[in-house]
Amino acid sequence: MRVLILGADGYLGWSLALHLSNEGHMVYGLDNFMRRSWVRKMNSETAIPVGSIQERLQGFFDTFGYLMRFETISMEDYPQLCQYISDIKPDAIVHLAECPSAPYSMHGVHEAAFVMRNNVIGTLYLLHAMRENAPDAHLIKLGTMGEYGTPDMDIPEGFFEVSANRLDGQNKMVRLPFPRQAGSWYHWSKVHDSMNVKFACDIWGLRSTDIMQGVVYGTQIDAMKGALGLIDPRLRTRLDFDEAFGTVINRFVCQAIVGHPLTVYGDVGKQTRGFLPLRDSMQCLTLAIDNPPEEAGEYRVFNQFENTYSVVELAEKVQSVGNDFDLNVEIGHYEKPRTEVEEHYYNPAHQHLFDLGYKPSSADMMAELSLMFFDLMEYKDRIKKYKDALIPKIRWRGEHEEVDRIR
Ligand code: USQ
Repeated sequence: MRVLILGADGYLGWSLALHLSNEGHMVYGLDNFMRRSWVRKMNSETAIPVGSIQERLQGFFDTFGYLMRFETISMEDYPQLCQYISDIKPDAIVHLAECPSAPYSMHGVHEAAFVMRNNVIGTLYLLHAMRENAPDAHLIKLGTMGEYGTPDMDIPEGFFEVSANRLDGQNKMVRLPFPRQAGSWYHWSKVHDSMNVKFACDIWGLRSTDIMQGVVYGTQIDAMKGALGLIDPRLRTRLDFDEAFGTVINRFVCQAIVGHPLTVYGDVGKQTRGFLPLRDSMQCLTLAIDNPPEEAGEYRVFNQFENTYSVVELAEKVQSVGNDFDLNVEIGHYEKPRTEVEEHYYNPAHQHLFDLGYKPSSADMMAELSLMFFDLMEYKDRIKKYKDALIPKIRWRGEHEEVDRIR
């Protein structure tokens, strides 16, 4: 298939370009390098160095034997977006070109407005560009498990059925989008996206898979390896660890390596989320691409994660693997910068991807964590240099003040 990846310079986007090419797809990329500047704005850098896009594309060419077409285009540049889509006529478009950070969106009014505009309006432009130039293409839109929040009930995949209340006495089951209860402006931007994508499918007959993805962790996928089975440094993806763009497991591993206590938010730390390794994220996105919706107008939702874990459980796993690497890993409990419940019921469904053949890469995350330590140890000094970025200063209630350690 011809697959256009929006956000092809990012953590997931670059990995997906490699993975899909390895699977025989023809990949096209678009990015405007905002992720690089957001992380610099947090006074941080990716732990694993990544080269310029030219260096990356050269590595790609040497590995896969074709030059991936790549354009630097902003999602809000509608004429250029249309031109690119009309030129390449993609079978599938994977939309990863959004600002992915809850803390960044909670920094203040300007960041909140930026994330909302960048994500929601960017997607709106894309939907119009698809209607005009690729109405039969399949849109794989990256949403988040965080759209659902932590309701005190089972979470279905996107929709649920309720018995309708009707005064005419007829009893009917109605299928409705499951109520969203997001926990940050960023997560709400994804909720608004979901509603807009569904509406575009309803009125224009576009087809889309909305991926409610859990938190991704990991440093590598097989497609980063060259012919000799060794990782080509030009094919590596970024790995952020700052308070805004580093996700929890990636941050914990970097903290363990530089001897910083793992920053569990809250006294209890039993906030529970869905998690999956980078390689499983690639496997699942590929399954969605390879199995598009059959009907025009179909909007479907996949919950994409391997398993659920509490933050404190994750810290214990990272501590155990870190200690195998002779690190003396300490778990710290910190004031919660976020407004979120620390102990709650959490039972989201995730059957659709299993029905399509998803096979989790490992039964527990220990092997993947070992690989992460192995990959990141050599960048210890680089992580140390940006150590100040490890402690949260963005609080959901509006203050900007470092959180204190509770115990
Ligand atoms: N947490 C800690 N300590 C840390 C960092 C995070 O205890 O040092 C906790 C948070 O309070 C939260 C959980 O770990 O309860 C997950 O936080 P996160 O920063 O790893 O993930 P989140 O902000 O939820 O966002 C990430 C991605 C986002 C994606 C989302 C999926 O950045 O793009 O949408 O994961 S989900 O969490 O399922 O919504």
